[in-house]
Amino acid sequence: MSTEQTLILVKPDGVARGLTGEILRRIEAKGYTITGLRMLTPSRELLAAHYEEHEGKPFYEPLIEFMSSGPVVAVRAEGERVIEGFRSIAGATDPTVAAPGTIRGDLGRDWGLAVQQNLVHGSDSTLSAERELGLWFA
Ligand code: DAT
Ligand code: MG
Repeated sequence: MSTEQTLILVKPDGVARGLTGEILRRIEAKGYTITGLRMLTPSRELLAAHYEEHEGKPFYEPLIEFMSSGPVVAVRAEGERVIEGFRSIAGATDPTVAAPGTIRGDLGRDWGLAVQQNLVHGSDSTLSAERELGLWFA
């Protein structure tokens, strides 16, 4: 057994498109437990800490703009290898090539904007999960 916790975000495009319920449904349908839930419009400060690994990249500024443009839903989810498992049900970063059956593959829209509006975020390692949960569920 390797029960883990991860941070999932329903990004502003997911909330605005009314997909929060569908995304939470998929998390629970997979067997993960939701142990924390918050809706908020994140500050630039919170996003800068969250996305510190991407600072300086060409998509960084538009990413922060997009992520602070409206409410997001932050989810703490728990389960057997949930960190890797959620990234697998989320699908590839670019929704235009994300596999069918995944959240981004089934529901993602890519309008060729500066930033991929790809509906969800999921922590990518135990270290980032711990760090990100500390930021969003302090
Ligand atoms: P992921 O969200 O799959 O972990 P990431 O951590 O590499 O992807 O990037 C964070 C977010 O930044 C991603 O969800 C969308 C945006 N992004 C990443 N690469 C991009 C690119 N090449 N062009 C535009 N936006 C990008
Ligand atoms: Mg990432």
